[in-house]
Amino acid sequence: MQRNTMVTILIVLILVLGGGAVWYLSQQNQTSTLEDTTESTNKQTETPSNPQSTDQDQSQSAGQQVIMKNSAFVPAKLTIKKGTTVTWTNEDTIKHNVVASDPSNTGGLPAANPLLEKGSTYSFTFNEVGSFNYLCMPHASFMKGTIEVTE
Ligand SMILES: [Cu+2]
Repeated sequence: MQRNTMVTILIVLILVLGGGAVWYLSQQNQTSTLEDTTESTNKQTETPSNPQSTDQDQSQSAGQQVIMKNSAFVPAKLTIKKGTTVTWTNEDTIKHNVVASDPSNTGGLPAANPLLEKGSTYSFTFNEVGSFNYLCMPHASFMKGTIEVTE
């Protein structure tokens, strides 16, 4: 009878120790997976440093700006590389637009375009090499500009 209780105590001890060892090991695994997730979140927070380089690429390909101010295009003549997008921004309270002035030499620029309110922009990408004159339809006699496109 005493020997039996000794055996059961031993078995219980083994079970408790074994269980404890399993619990300990599982705790170890949990902490290691926790470290893994913190590492991966660290990597995720590190990634925003890369878009800075793509921002630079975007600014290089963002193109050129022409302002419509005091009923004039500024600069009146702009030289760009083929494939560059030109963006016109109207800073006047009166409306302006951008249309090709020579129907035989437009560079693809439309002969008609909607009028821009103050703060509105119009963008066009020049894919032909040449010198292209444009004007503002309502002020065609004096509001003129030229885009020179090089290879
Ligand atoms: Cu105008």
